[in-house]
Amino acid sequence: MSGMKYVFAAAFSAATAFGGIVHAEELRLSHNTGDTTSWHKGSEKFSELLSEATGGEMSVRVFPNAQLSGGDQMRQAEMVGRGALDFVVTSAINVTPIAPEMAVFSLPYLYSSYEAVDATTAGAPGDRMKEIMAGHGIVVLAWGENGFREVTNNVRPIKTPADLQGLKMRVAGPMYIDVMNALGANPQQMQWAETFSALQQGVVDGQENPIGAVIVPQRVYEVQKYITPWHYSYDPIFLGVSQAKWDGWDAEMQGKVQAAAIEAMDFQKTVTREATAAGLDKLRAEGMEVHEPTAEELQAFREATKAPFDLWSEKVGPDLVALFQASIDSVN
Ligand code: X2X
Repeated sequence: MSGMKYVFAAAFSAATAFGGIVHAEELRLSHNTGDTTSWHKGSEKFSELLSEATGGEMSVRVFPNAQLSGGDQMRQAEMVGRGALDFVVTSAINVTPIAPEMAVFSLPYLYSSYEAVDATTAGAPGDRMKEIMAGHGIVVLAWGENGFREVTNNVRPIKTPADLQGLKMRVAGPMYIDVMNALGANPQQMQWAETFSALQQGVVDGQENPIGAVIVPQRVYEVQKYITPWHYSYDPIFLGVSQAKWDGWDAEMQGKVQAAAIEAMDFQKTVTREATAAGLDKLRAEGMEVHEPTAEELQAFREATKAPFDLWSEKVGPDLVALFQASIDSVN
């Protein structure tokens, strides 16, 4: 913005404020994937819906790739918690530095269907997690979906736990380090924004991420040869707002923000599930070799990840795991 324009804009908003007319408030939303993903689409949808609902009074600017937290995907939630950022769209594992309980969603092989996922996010487990997040200054407005995380690499097809032996795997956070170690791989924690080039340059051999939300839109197939849809860990995302911001709004405004968030994340989830359903065909067409594991092969992965499941169940709290398990059992 030129100096003249800036002075004009500042004078204009001051004048309208003194005139009793509320000027448009621009808020910032941070997320940590690229601008082609369903995370980004859901965030843009939220921005559109909120502008509509407030007659343009409130506008939200979306910043991808964790740019507002210096590229650190785990710092976003902490910044929202202390009011340095307004909104965040991020996934469970990224919040574990401030709320380790969020790892419960991603325990290896906790979920085996979308019905079970939806039963937890829409039920008592989802409410419990909202309470926990509120304790860290973040109001969780709605759950969206990153998805079931699938493993890719450039060395060999992964059919058994032994196939992971010695592979250098990029992971997003601490629980996945323990899971990969249990499988005999060499895990390394790395920012998502740095992963594509690390795969391209062979710094790491593989990674794991959901197909519809990340692997397809971020073109991971360009730098990875093999994929095994082993559904080993589910990853939700959420749209959250800083408690300080939230508390500053009246009930009517809170209602508008809440409604826009729910509609936007429902849309995000639909886009993600559609892209996931079409994903394996797309990846084959792009030249990836897909190994769809048999029930016996899945069982072997489940057994090989039992120790980190137990370790992280203790960390998040057995009562919390039981709360999730009860919702899951109600639909299985
Ligand atoms: O970093 C990842 O792998 C991603 C994008 O899926 C998360 O934010 C956890």
